[in-house]
Amino acid sequence: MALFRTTALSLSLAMAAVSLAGCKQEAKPQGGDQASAAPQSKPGTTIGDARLVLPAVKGNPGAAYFSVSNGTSSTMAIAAISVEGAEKAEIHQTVGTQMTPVDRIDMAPGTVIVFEPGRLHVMAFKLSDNLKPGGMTEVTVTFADGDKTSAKMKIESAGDAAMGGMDHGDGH
Ligand SMILES: [Cu+2]
Repeated sequence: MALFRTTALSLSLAMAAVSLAGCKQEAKPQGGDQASAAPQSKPGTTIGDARLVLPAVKGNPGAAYFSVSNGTSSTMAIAAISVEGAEKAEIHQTVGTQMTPVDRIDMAPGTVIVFEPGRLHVMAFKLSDNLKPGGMTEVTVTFADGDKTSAKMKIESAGDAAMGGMDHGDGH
């Protein structure tokens, strides 16, 4: 009886190992985009002029600027932005001296949404030390339907860019 139990136990462990391996394989296409050389692209959408401006003071958030165009005949919406090398990125709208988070940006057919200093922008938090001025990283736009578009992004030091007097260290 003791022998039978041991056998049954090893059998269930083996099955657990198999299903874990199955999970890993299934997760690969979703989780592998960071290392992938081929950027993702939602048909009809493009990202232009992407740049990440590093903070003047290390530890502060950086700011990401770019344009997103909807070249399709359908309405779509930007639901989230991510920046490779930043733990978190938020879409903000500057109104006067205040910045407010933006959850979703609707895009009519043919619209170009521009993220630029002093207006709509993306703030990138907890930046990796690997992000160096003159280097490149990647920005990914996630649309409301779950599709994504990625593009290479130039990295600039705070002094390189016209920051428009925005102080990203305060107000958050
Ligand atoms: Cu901001």
